[in-house]
Amino acid sequence: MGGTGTPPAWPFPLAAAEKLTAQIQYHVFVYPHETKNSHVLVRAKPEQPLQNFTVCLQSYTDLTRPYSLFSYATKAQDNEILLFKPKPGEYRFYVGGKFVTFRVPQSIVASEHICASWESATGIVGFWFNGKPWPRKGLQRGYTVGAEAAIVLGQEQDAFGGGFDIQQSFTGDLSAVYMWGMGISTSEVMEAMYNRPSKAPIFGWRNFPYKIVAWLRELIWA
Ligand SMILES: [Ca+2]
Repeated sequence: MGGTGTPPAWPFPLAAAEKLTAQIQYHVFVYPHETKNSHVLVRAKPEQPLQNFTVCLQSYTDLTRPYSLFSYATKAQDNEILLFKPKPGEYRFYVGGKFVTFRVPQSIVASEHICASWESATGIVGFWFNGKPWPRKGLQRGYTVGAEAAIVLGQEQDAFGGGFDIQQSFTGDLSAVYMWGMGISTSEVMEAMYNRPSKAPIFGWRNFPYKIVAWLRELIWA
């Protein structure tokens, strides 16, 4: 619980950070406190509505209550895209307000890397846990994901850009966040795990405009 006495010296522009550390291999957002408002607001969004997408990220936490990792809301649908962990050993992936559940091993405080992809034409959802593809499921065939989005890491939106619930907030470390407007292969999932994607994302660590809101920090290891 260090640094609680003074306001954090963040946010500072990512461009400045990249100038300071030319060989960035790894960034992590640290959510040190349970709060009802601390989050990262992603400042990039798709240029047009999505028929396909993939989201990947890595998290490290000892939470056992529900928490939200990736919340993509539109004005019409607050759960337009949502990666949510309702309890240990289970992930929920929402598209357009409907969800599928993926059961995963219950780890004892281990870092978990996940990717989730969705394709409108088939409705097929792909899910990878620590680089391993899980059995595919189906969701929202024919749906289109809206592009005018508020994208929030670490809080769950029940309204566009807000409506957070402290009991669904994330604490811990969040890293390797990527979103593509396309599907992904298992080898590309592995590339994302190691922060070396070969396909240009809508946003990802080397192209990741963001704003830190309230009480959390970004740490950079060069
Ligand atoms: Ca919601």
